[in-house]
Amino acid sequence: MSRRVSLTQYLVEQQRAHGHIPAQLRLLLEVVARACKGIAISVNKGALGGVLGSAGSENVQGEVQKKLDIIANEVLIEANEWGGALAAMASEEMDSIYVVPNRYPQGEYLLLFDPLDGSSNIDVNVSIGTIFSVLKKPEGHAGVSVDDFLQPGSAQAAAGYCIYGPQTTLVLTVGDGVAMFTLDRETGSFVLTQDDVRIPEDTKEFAINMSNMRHWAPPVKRYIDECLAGSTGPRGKDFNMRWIASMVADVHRILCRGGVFMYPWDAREPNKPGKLRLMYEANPMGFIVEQAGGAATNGRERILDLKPKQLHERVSVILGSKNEVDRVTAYHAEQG
Ligand code: AHM
Ligand code: MG
Repeated sequence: MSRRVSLTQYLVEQQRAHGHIPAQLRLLLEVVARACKGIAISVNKGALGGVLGSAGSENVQGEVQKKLDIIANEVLIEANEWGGALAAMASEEMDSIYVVPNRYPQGEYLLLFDPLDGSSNIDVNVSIGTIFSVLKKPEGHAGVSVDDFLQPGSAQAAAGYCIYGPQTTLVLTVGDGVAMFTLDRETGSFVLTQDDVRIPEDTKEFAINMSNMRHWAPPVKRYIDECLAGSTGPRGKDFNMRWIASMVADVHRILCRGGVFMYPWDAREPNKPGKLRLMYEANPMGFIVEQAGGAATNGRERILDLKPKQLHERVSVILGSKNEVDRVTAYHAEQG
């Protein structure tokens, strides 16, 4: 790519060409990107910054919070509360919504995030990330409540993630394709490094936590069994497996070279639809993956069509290369 395009320039040019990034949304996306730079600095410091290890607290889902979970959450709140683009925020690390304080103007948008995804990888120097989703606050009433957040993923105005890996990369969609920006550490600027990201429709690579195999539902077991059977099995080809245990890193690989990612329902906790959260993990990732030509379902329905009932609702997730996601979804339908 010969012309060096910053995130700001990209957003301005997209608005000029298509008119789908109003000023408040642009400001909001730039502030989220700036917060991600701050989180990247803490991640990079690691033990030198005293940011590793447990914070000794639990979040609303009963998971032990790491220091970086809390630091990342605070960085995102502080960066975003004053800009005037937001009415409220919601996070994996907060029980309820965070309404923008009265001392700041209330904006039109709602921001949801998983501030530090892949928490189990923080202390072992493996890629982690921030996932975010942007919704428009429904019109027609003053104030803001949890109900305003409970919109299907298809209503997202924007979504993205920032991966803190060997490079820090911001991946973004505003509903018109997917773009990737790499952080230039010397200039502190996110630079466009890939436009119009496309996920190949076919793949020979799957990502699933195989240690849960004995708990899966029959359609998932069938799909993986067929992959494992390789070239002499019904699929007639050998498959490769990857599992990083950071959704951002697994999804990033899929955006770069294809693949299918699954965190399905399993029988360990039969009353939970899955491990991952709908509103700030599955919806933003589903939006990005669809915008890159892939697919995302819960095995039966398109993720983006699900109407959330709760902020921290969980969901079964199958996403990535379209033909493989369609196959797993068809196996669920065949089962009835
Ligand atoms: P987190 O948001 O608390 O980090 O949990 C979500 C993560 C995903 O990034 C990842 O795909 C999954 O949990 C890994 O789970 P497991 O450790 O069961 O393999
Ligand atoms: Mg997460």
